[in-house]
Amino acid sequence: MARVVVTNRIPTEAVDLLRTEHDVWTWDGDEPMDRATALQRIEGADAILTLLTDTVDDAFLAAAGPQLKVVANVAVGYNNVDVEACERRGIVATNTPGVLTDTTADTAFGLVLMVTRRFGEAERLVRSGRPWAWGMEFMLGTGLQGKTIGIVGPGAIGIATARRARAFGMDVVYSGRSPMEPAAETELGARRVCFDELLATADVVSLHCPLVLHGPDATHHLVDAAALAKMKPTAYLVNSARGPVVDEAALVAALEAGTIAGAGLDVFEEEPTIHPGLLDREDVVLLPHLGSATVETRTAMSVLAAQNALAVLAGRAPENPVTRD
Ligand code: 8YV
Repeated sequence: MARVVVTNRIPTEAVDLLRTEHDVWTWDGDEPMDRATALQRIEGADAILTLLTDTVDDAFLAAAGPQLKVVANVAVGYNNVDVEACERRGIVATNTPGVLTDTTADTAFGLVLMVTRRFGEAERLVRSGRPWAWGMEFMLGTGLQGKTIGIVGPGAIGIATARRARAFGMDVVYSGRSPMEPAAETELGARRVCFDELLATADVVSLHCPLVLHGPDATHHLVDAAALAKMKPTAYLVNSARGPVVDEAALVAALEAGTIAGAGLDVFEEEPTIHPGLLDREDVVLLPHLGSATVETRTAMSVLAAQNALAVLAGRAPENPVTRD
């Protein structure tokens, strides 16, 4: 029996699966475990199931000890995991792609609708008790039909979001390090453009790239003041990827200056802190990182992470290993 540590509360299906073969300890607090407690609790673990709130760095891996074989991140994004440090120590790192694709695309497109049709603003108005009356020109939004969505990062979630946009009558352009899978490109009639052209043509810019901090593919502050200045003043920015892909201070400045029309955000640079300049703006919609937050999807993610950990503990290759590339 190996020792498995789960650093957060996850659905019981996944914990039960791990318990069929191993000795499992899970954190059951409402808040994420603080770092000092986590470093104590992971000591002696052969496998750890982590969440995006865990920083899996050298100190974390050292605290677990040399017997650690696998870090199974319950997320598709793994910017919280130092993959190079894992590789150096011979530890397998895994993620949970696929099972959250549609749920996250639903969130992205929900943000598109909320911000372009002013649904967030409208809901706040009704709840505020302020007077309102139906009128031909009351709270008019922007229609999506015949407009263009610009998908930044044409992976599975980007494609699923583009599919939703097509169903709403939008054209699709995209930019990214690699081309879109050809079948999806044909199905969507999607056109690959450079990032600058995407910024200049899209009526909605939707971000679906991973957060990469360094190197030629770095995406940290990919959307900075210069990028925002290239967008149309009527365009909207939607971010359901990772907060630091957008320079939040530059976004606030662009909204204040009318450089763009609005933003829908599910992720933030310093979660759960949000730039104060965003909080009282009517032209932004803010969600508390709900991208994959359905019962079904969180269960599927947790079970997949458990299966990845079980595979490594049994000496098999996991379904979803991650590497530095
Ligand atoms: C997760 C996410 O809920 O999978 C991701 O990358 O951002 C979310 O879907 C979160 O990361 C849980 O750890």
